[in-house]
Amino acid sequence: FLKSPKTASIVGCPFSGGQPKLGVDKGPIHLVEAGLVNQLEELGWNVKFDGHHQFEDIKFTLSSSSVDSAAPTASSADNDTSTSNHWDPPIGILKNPRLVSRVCEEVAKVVSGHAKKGELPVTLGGDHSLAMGTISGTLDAHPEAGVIWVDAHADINTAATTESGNIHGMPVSFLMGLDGNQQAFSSFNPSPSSQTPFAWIKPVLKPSSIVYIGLRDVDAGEKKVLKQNGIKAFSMHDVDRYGIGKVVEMALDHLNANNANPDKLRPIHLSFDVDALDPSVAPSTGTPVRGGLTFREGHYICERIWETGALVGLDLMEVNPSLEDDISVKQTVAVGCSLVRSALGETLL
Ligand code: 4U7
Ligand code: MN
Ligand code: MN
Ligand code: MN
Repeated sequence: FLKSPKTASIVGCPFSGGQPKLGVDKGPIHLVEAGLVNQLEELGWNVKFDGHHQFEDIKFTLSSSSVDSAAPTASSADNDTSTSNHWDPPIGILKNPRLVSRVCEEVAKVVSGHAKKGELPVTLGGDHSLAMGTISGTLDAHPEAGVIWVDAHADINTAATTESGNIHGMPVSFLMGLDGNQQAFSSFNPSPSSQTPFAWIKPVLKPSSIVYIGLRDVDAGEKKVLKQNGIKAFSMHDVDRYGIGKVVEMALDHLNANNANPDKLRPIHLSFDVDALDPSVAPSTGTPVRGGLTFREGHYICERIWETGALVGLDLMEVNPSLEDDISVKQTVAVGCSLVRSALGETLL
């Protein structure tokens, strides 16, 4: 699926608007400063990286176009994502909906552009709401692609089920066009236009085209959504029961059983939330949950997916260098880099 010489394009996304904790926007900066570009070059990749994306122009456009709108005027610093901006008031309880939507729309274009050239887009987050962009971009270039979502969380809340209103817990529901979102947005705006947040997302992700690994903190509403849509998920219980080797084979089998074109392997987009790893392995992340993947289990997933030769898109999300002490930050950033290297072909022997 990739052109040679194999080229990885780093899509650095310093963005935190999908959740309230400051610092996750510094994740990509730390990953690159730790030497990721060089490390991938040493693996034989041609690496394209021309700086992190900056979403300031989006904020500027949104804030200036809201001047004549009836938005509430509560003032808060525009770079503080912990409270909503006056120019981006909540929709229902969803926080920063316009900003998250516009940023992801831009990320989708960037990822799709790279993927269509036969490059491997490697998106560094930033919070996991960005996956609305990355997966839209991958599916635009590779419509047959399946998604492997490695996370402690299912990130499939809809506007009807979310209790936090943090959009990083919702990207999968938007990619699938689930009912709970359609309803919430049509009541917010009965005549949706291209300006309605998330209206740009094509519901391109079929429930049979995603498989989860690592789940252990799934909200009650999300459990229903997973069941109702028959979505395949391997929780930590399954990792304990079958071992990571068997779990990854079952995940790959599931995606390829739902293959429209059975003689060809399906392309794979791997969306890796660093909180899938146990907090003892990756402490610096916004929503840590104990009982996670070991260092080796996390790396094995990446190595095995690389081995299939089908990887067409990679996300490494939710590294937050502002959380925990310096040693923890270094450790989390180093683990993030080594997961990316494993997914791009680094082997132990
Ligand atoms: B992440 C949560 F309620 N489900 O919706 C929510 F537990 O990208 C957490 O996986 C979401 O880190 C975590 O807010 C999002 C919560
Ligand atoms: Mn996530
Ligand atoms: Mn998570
Ligand atoms: Mn998280």
